[in-house]
Amino acid sequence: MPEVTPQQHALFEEQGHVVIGPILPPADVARLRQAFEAQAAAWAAEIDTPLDDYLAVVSQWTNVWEHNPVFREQLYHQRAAAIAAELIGCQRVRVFHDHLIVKPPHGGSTVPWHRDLPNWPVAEPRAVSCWLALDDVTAESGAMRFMPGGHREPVTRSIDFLNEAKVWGERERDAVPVAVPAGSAVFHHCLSWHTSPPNSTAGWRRAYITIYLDATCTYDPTRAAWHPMAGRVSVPAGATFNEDVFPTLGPGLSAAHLATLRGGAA
Ligand SMILES: O=C(O)CCC(=O)C(=O)O
Repeated sequence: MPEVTPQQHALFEEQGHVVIGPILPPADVARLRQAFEAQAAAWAAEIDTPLDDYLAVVSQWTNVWEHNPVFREQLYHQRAAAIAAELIGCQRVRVFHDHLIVKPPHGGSTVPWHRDLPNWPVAEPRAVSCWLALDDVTAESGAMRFMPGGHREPVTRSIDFLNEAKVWGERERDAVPVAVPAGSAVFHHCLSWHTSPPNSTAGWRRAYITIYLDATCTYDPTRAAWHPMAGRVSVPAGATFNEDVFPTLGPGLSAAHLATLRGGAA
């Protein structure tokens, strides 16, 4: 049964992003929030730092699924993977990596305008990110803004955040904040331009992001060789990614295969 309605599909094609949800019930969202709190406390303890000090400085964690069974289970969320596959238009998806991006109360920084694909060693523009809100995310708390239709513009090189910035001029006003209720997700195309402001509210803004590639996407070492995941690729240029680090999942997968991939999940 399709997970994405024709209207949602049309919006994604036109704008490059679409909010879908809820994809998780409140109890599962609460479980992920608790898992984040416990995992952050463990990471802070590992470097002998009080949690508040740690969270005042660290705001992003990659490959959380490799460290935490609750996030590992979320990574294999069948509905999120099915939505991603339908939006990309592929039979099976592969996880490139996950990450948690957190903006603390009255904190966090601006994520400058960028597109994702130029920052990944992936050849084909056949990927989406599932940005799952763990809190109700509003314009004030740091919701992302997307440039509608920007994903249809030609591939560009990555932006050096320290020395340059994307300037839109009049067009900037087309990019409105995309609020996402807790448990819902905004799916965005890998060539969609996006940005987010700091959090100016008293609450947290936490998002768990899974990057899904079409499982047939291939490794391009000439693009973003500096990306941390590039060091974990063990296949030659032009090949599909290694399953141990970049697992496939989604429609078409047999239950037995899924059970194997989920080994170690809670
Ligand atoms: O969480 C944010 O504010 C930015 C996220 C982002 O850039 C992304 O998911 O590609």
